[in-house]
Amino acid sequence: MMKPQTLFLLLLLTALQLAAQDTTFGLFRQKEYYFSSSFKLNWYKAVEYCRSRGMFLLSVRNAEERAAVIEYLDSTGYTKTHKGLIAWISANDLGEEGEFHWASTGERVNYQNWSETEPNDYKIDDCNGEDCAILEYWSEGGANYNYTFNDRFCGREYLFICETLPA
Ligand SMILES: [Ca+2]
Ligand SMILES: [Ca+2]
Repeated sequence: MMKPQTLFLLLLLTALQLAAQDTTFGLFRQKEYYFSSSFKLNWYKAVEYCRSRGMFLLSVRNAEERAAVIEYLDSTGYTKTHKGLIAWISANDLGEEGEFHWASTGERVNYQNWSETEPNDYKIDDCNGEDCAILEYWSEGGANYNYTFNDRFCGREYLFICETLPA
């Protein structure tokens, strides 16, 4: 029969090992974020503003990066005092209609995290469709507006999120 102290030590060691193995979280935590919770800019100015802080307009390239930014946004308390959230991210199809890329990394947008029926390139007028993406959350919107993407007119002013990118 094992002594209680020995058993306790074994359990503690196992717990420590499990904690050490959980590195996925640490990896995407390498990003730092900035959320402009109090002022709005158009998409181009949001890109410039992030660069002026040594950061980039947000990219959300996979489920892990989405989870990380949601955790960050939750930590700001913004969604506790607001019913929803709309913020510019760096996805855009300015270069070629329908071909979305992240301005921050140059990568193609492969992560299928669009709100239903988006991107729809909705025509504002005869000249302008929607070429820049927002991250949208609506507390009463269910899965469809749950930190998903939507293309909007780049000249509109919204809040925005900056990030650092791991080297
Ligand atoms: Ca478009
Ligand atoms: Ca749209």
